[in-house]
Amino acid sequence: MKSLVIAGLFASMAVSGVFGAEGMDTMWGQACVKLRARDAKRGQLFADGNYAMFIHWGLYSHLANRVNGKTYYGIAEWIMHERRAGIPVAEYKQFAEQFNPTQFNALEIAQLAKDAGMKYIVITAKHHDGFAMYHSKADAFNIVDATPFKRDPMKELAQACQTVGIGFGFYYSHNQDWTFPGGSGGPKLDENGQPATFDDYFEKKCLPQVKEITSEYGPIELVWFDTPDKMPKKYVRQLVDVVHRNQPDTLVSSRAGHGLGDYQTLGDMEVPPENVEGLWESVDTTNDSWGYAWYDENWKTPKEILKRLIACVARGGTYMLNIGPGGDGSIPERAANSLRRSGEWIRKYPQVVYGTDASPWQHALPWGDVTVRGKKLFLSVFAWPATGNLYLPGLKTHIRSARLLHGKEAVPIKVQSMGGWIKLRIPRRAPETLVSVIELDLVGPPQVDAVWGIDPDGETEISVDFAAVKGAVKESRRWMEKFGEWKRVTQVTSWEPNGRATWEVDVLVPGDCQVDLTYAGEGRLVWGVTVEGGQSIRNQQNASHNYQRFPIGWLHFPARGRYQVSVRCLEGQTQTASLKAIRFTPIQ
Ligand code: JFZ
Repeated sequence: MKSLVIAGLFASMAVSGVFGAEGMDTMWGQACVKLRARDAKRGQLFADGNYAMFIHWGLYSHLANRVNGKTYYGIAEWIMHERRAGIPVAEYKQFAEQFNPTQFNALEIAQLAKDAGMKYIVITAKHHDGFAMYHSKADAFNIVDATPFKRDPMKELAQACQTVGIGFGFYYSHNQDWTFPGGSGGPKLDENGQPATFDDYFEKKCLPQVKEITSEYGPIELVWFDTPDKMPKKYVRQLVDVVHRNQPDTLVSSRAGHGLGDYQTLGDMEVPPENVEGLWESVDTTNDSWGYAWYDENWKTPKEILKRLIACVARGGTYMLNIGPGGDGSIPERAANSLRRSGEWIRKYPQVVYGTDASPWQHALPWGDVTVRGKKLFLSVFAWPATGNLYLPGLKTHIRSARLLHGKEAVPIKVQSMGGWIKLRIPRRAPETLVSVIELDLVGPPQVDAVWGIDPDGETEISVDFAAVKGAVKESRRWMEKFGEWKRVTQVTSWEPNGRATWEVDVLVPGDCQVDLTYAGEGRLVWGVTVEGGQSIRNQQNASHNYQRFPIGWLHFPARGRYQVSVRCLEGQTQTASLKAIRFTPIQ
């Protein structure tokens, strides 16, 4: 059921996935595969692991998004592409002579992943630029034969991963190859001026290279194929067969294409709002680019990393977080620091992340998120309420004990049950600076009424993902911020005169609530917010092309219980008005 919802989202994405992203938005292939953990052993990697390191490292790292003194903003591994710096193939290949990553230290990287709490590494064996980061006999455009470095860093890293005791895997761009004749996006003629076909590329380079990476680097946990676009099925089939023949336990990413992958990769840099069934991962990066960009200092803090990781695990998935080493092979210090600090937290609270199940609430809660292990619930509190109370809506299973964890210590806390809600009495100050954890021991597996509760003490923001929509269009919208930096929202737009988005909410404490709406649009818009069968308010506010939160007014909830709250777009450019979320803040 849930995966149907997600499949629907991806379908509508094709229609609305515009905003200057031509080409790049159509080549990912079916984002949604039929999920199947073919055998328990391979699925186990995701079930226990939950957290991995992604590494984008290649010849583009040497350029670092700067060519002939000019800086190009966006994802750095696309630098040679015609829509970026547009570097001719011969010129790009020459950069290899300057690529000498002497600071590369495989053990240091493997140790960093381990310290970060990550269970395996997936690194670019070959990206779209066609440059192999390992010693390939199939093609000389590789780090051993074409650079002064001469070493095979993938051999070293595969070994280092074994030494520190984590898994290893490869990213391989199987369809796009911008420098090999016949590859997708590559030269149309071969070195003799003869037309080259995709078949030439496939037989001479792609297939032999996939054989190499799956037979010469020890056990591989995962092969991450990417951007299949229109690659015919017969080729994908062959690649997947090679992987499974050489490495029976290896997982293949859904971006192999044609539904031949083993698990689903969600859109880049995104954590889904609702639980997703099956085997899946979300990929993200420590700053804004996958490959190293010299200017990019927009790092994720240790707390942001933990929030995204825990949110992913709580939605039922796996989180793979990228670093982009520089052209000298070194890891950006700030990325490493954030990873180590978040890793220290994970070592303190491993039970929250590893081998845990998705939240029975199916979505985030106003103050944090929930992961589950058997009869135990772990509440990860990102925004600690200063009121001394933490509210939990809809839990139906009886709580045996509640404890506030502080490393190995645990302090019992008081639990009160009222109106279908649980109120936990907590200290006014959070015990942890990053994320504090409360453990609930239940009498049985958690049963939850997953309706959204309006938190009596804080702000409850609910996206339109959770709204029922009539007379308007709910769809997923994607756009690139910088080139290749994807953003996604679910929006409600194209409002008809009686169109509405309706949320069901549960109110514990009756009274007034400040209501704010987050939207984008053009000019002034009039919005109406109604408690069905109760009060209606309306207001006019401005709009801009960026999503912004605007106050609408106070809305009254006369008694404890369930309400339907509807939003309408009443006046202005209602066709383009794009509603993202509603927020309730009880007036204290
Ligand atoms: C691809 C690559 O083109 C990119 O360079 C990087 O390696 C990234 C991890 O993967 O880009 C994509 C692929 C899929 C989506 C977006 C960008 N997607 O499905 O949203």
